Amino acid sequence: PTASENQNFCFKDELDAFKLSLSPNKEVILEHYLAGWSGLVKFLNRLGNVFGFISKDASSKIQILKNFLNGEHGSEYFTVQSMVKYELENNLVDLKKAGSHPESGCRTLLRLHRALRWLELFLERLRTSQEDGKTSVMCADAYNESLAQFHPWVIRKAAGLAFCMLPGRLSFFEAMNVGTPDQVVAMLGEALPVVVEVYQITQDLYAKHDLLDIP
Ligand code: 1PW
Repeated sequence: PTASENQNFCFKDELDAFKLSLSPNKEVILEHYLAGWSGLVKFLNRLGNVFGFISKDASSKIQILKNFLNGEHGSEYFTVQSMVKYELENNLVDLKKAGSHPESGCRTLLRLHRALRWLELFLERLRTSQEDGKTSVMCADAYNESLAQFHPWVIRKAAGLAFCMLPGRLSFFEAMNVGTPDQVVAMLGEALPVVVEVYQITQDLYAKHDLLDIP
């Protein structure tokens, strides 16, 4: 990335959006959750064009949710909790098979939520990695342990190829634009627990309402 692009990007700010997404009573504020995701997409795009198919899917899902947030019933989408309540009470979710609501907020957020688990596992591996650690292996291991189970063979194959193109550990750290490797590791140590908490709150909410398998 050029110097001017670097001025606009810092991976810490992107992860901090997830901290902002936690309300005092531990609900997840959708606007900040989506801001966190937009930052992750920005970062993916910095890593190169091979991640285009990944970032495009995430971007389109962010956009679907932003449209709800800015739409007629926007106030119902203030938090993930209020979104779930509103969409369920008004029968706006296809729970068992795709029907008249193929792009509900609940369904769309579930895809991002599953991907967040992958991100968490990957960044945790990165944080604890040695200097000779391979980002492609860390990323693939994290993926196979989480998101892969929800993807058909052809996506798993494409994702595997994309991971091979990830920059090495040091270049990856540099792309984050946070500082020295030590500073990156410290930043991840502080930011990841928040991502984990946001993930867990969403997971518990979805489990409680039996929403973890929305098609
Ligand atoms: C280093 C930063 C990494 C964060 C990136 C996380 C992005 C994860 C997106 C993976 C997408 C792979 C290609 C898309 C697959 C879609 O079919 C799938 N989407 C997701 C997010 O898993 C399922 O969505 P669908 O097809 O049911 O609408």
